[in-house]
Amino acid sequence: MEIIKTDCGLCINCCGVNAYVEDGKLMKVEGIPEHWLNKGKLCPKGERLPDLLYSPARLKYPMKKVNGRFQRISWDDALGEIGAKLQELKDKYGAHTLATWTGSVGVEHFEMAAFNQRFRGAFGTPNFFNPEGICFRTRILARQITFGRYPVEEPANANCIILWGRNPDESYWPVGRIVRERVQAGAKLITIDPRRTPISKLGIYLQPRPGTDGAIALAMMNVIIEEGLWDKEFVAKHTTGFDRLMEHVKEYTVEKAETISSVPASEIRRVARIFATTKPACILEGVGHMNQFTNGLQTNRAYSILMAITGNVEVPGGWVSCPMVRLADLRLPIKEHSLGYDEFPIFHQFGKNPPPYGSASMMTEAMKSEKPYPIKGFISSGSNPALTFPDTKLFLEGIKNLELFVNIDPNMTETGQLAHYVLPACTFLEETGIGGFPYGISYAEPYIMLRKKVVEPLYESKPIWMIWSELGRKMGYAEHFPWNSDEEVAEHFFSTSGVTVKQLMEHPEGVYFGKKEYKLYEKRPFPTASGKIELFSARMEELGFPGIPGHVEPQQSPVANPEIVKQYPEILLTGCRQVEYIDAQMRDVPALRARRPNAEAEIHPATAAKYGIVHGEMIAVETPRGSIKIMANVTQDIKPGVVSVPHGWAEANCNILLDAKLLDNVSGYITMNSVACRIVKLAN
Ligand SMILES: Nc1nc2c(c(=O)[nH]1)N[C@H]1C(S)=C(S)[C@@H](COP(=O)(O)OP(=O)(O)OC[C@H]3O[C@@H](n4cnc5c(=O)[nH]c(N)nc54)[C@H](O)[C@@H]3O)O[C@H]1N2
Ligand SMILES: Nc1nc2c(c(=O)[nH]1)N[C@H]1C(S)=C(S)[C@@H](COP(=O)(O)OP(=O)(O)OC[C@H]3O[C@@H](n4cnc5c(=O)[nH]c(N)nc54)[C@H](O)[C@@H]3O)O[C@H]1N2
Ligand code: SF4
Ligand SMILES: [Mo]
Repeated sequence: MEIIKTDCGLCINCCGVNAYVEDGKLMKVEGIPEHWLNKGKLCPKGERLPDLLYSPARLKYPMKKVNGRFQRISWDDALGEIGAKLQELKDKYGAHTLATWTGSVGVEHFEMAAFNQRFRGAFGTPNFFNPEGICFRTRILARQITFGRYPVEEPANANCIILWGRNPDESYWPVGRIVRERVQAGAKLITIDPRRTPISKLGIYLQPRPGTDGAIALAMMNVIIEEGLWDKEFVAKHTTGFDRLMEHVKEYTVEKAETISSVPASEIRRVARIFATTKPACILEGVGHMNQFTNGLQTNRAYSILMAITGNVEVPGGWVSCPMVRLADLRLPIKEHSLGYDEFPIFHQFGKNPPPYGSASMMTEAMKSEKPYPIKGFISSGSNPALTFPDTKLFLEGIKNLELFVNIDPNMTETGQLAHYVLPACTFLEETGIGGFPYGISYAEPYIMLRKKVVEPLYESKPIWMIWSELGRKMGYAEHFPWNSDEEVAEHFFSTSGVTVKQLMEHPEGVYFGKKEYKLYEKRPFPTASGKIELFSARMEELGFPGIPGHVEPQQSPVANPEIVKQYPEILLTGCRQVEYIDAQMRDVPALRARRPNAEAEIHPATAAKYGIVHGEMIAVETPRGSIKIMANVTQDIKPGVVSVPHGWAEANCNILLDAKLLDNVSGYITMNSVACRIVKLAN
C-alpha cells in the first residue's frame, strides 16, 4: 500500500495525515506521528476521511432542475447555461446582482475563496460573502484595532490560560491537548463558560450569564488597575489611552459585574489577580461564540486590552506575532463596495486592508426585499447555508427570489436541493493544493504543507479552481484564468511565498517557512495610527463607536427587553461544537452517528423541573422567530436558565430559531447566542 502524506482539510486544524492508498482507492488514514501539531492522532471525524470521500451523498455529475426535478446535464452545457444566465442578469440588474458565498471549508481550502474572488472580480460584483463575516473575523479585527496587527495565542508556553467561551476538546482538540499538557506542568487554568465543560474541571471555573463577558473583563481591568497589578513599564512605553481606560473602568466594579454576569465579585477579583500575576498569561477566546452576539467585537477588544495591560503581548506564552505565508493574491480590482460597507464601517472601513467580504445579514435581506438593490444570482460553494445560515427563514425567503442559484459541493446537500444547478466539486482528497497552515487559532507556528491528491477525482467531480476557471472562460474572462492543472495553480500561489512546490514535495510532512519573533515591537512599532497599542481607539470613535469597550446587554435579555423575557424566559446558545461532526457535515457516517446519534438540547435539572421535562424526552425549543423539536439532555453542567442547542442538524435546525435582524451593531455580525427562548413540553 502506498502512503501519501497530506493534511486533513475537514477543519482549520489541518492535522497531518498518512493516507493509505491501494489500487487508487483510499483504504484508511492515520495521523502523521512526526507532525508537529497532531503527533499521530486524528479526531474521530478525521479518522473517517474514507467515509467522506466515498459518501453515498456524493454528486456524480452536474444536474439542472427542470420542472422541480434534477436532471443530468453535461459540464459543458451546465457552465454554458450558467454563464449565459449570469450575463443576462448582469445586463438587467448590474454586476452587483450576483452574490457569491463560500463556506467554512473556504477558509481551510485556500483555492476555494481565492478563485471565487478571482471570478467575482472578473465579473465585477463586489458581493462576496464568507463565514468570516459571521464566524471569527471580529477577533482578528479587534486585535488589529488594538495592535495594528494580529497576534495569535501561544498557549504552549503559557503559565496561566483563560479558556474564555471555548471548549477545545470538541472544536480544536490539539489546543485541548496543549492546555492539558500545560496544566500538568503546573499552569493555572481558568474557564469562563455558561457550560461546565470537562476541561474546565481542571481549574477555576466561572459560570456567567451568556453575553456578559465584556463586563467581567472590564471588572478584571478595574481590579488590576486599582491594585496596581498592571505592567507599568510596558503600558507606559507601548500603549496609548491608559488614562482614559483607568477612568472608564472605575464604574466597572466587581460588584457591578456580579450584578450583570451573576459571577460572584470575589471570584472575579481572584481571577483578575491570578491572571495579572502569573506570567505569561494567555486568553484563548472562543472562535465563534465570542464573536456571534450583541457585544462581540467590543468584548474581543476587552480581551486584547487585558492582554496588553498585563504585558502579555509578543512574549512567549502570550499573544505573539507569527509570520504569515505570503501566497499570491488572485483578487482583481473592484470598483464598488460590498453590501454593508456604509452600515458597518468598523468591519469595512477601519484599516487599510479591510476584510474582502460583504455583510452576510445584508445579502439575504437584499435577496428578500431587493434593497438596496436586488440580488438575483447566487453561487454557493463549500457551504450548506440552508442549515448553517443564522436565520433559515430569511434565507429561504431570500432564495425564492433568485433567478439563478448554483450550488457547488461534493455532495447533494440541503442547500443543493434548493438550487437550480448543482455542480460536483472534488473533496480535498482528490486534488493537490494549498495545505495546512492553521494560523490564527492558537497555533503560532509558521508551518505549511502541500495538500496532495490522494485519489483521482471521483465520478465527474472537478477541483473548485477548475470549475471557476471554466465558468470564467465561458464568459470571456480566459485571460484571468490561465491555469491548467492543480500543480500550476499551486506553483502560482507559492510563487510569492519563498516556499516552492518542489520543496514541499521533498518534505511531504511540511516545512517551516519563517521564524517567529518575540518582542517584534522593538523592531517594528505597532502599525496603529499612534504606533502604539491602542487601549483607546480614536479611529473607532471617529467611525461612530465607543473607543473603549463597555458592557452592552444582549437585545433580548431581561434587562434590555423584559417584555420578551416574560414569554421567553430562558437564554439560548446555538452551535456549541461536537467533535464527531464539522458544522453540518458527517452526520451520514455510521461510525460517528453511533457515537452521537441525536441532536440534543442541554438544560439544567432546575430548568427541566420548571417545565416538567425528563432526560431524553423530546421537547420544543422556541423563540419569537421559530420552533424546533429536539431531545432534552438534562445535565448539571450548564447554567440554570440556559438552553444550548448544537447547529448543523437537519432534523433540529437551530437556525430556524435565529433572527438576522439581531446584530452586533459594531461588526454587523448576526446574533447566534444570548437570544431569548422558551421550552415547550410536547404532548405524548
Ligand atoms: N468538531 C468540530 N470542530 C469545529 C467545528 C465543528 O463544527 N465541529 N466548527 C469549527 C468552526 S466553523 C468554528 S467557528 C469553531 C468554533 O469554535 P468555538 O467558538 O471556540 O466553539 P466551542 O469550542 O464549541 O466553544 C464555545 C464555548 O463557548 C461557550 N459560550 C457560549 N456563549 C457564551 C458566552 O456568552 N460567554 C462565555 N464565556 N462562553 C460562552 C459555549 O458554552 C461553549 O462551551 O470550531 C471549529 N471547530
Ligand atoms: N446557529 C448557528 N449557526 C451557525 C454557527 C453557530 O455556531 N450557530 N456557526 C457558524 C459558523 S462559525 C460557520 S463557519 C458556519 C459554517 O457553515 P458551512 O460552511 O455552511 O458549514 P459546512 O456544513 O461545513 O458546509 C461545508 C460544505 O462544504 C462541502 N465540502 C466539503 N469539502 C469540500 C471541498 O473540498 N470542496 C467543496 N467545494 N466543498 C466541500 C461539504 O459537503 C459541505 O456541504 O456555520 C455558521 N452557522
Ligand atoms: S481536528 Fe480537524 S483537521 Fe484534525 S483530524 Fe479532526 S477534522 Fe481533521
Ligand atoms: Mo466558523
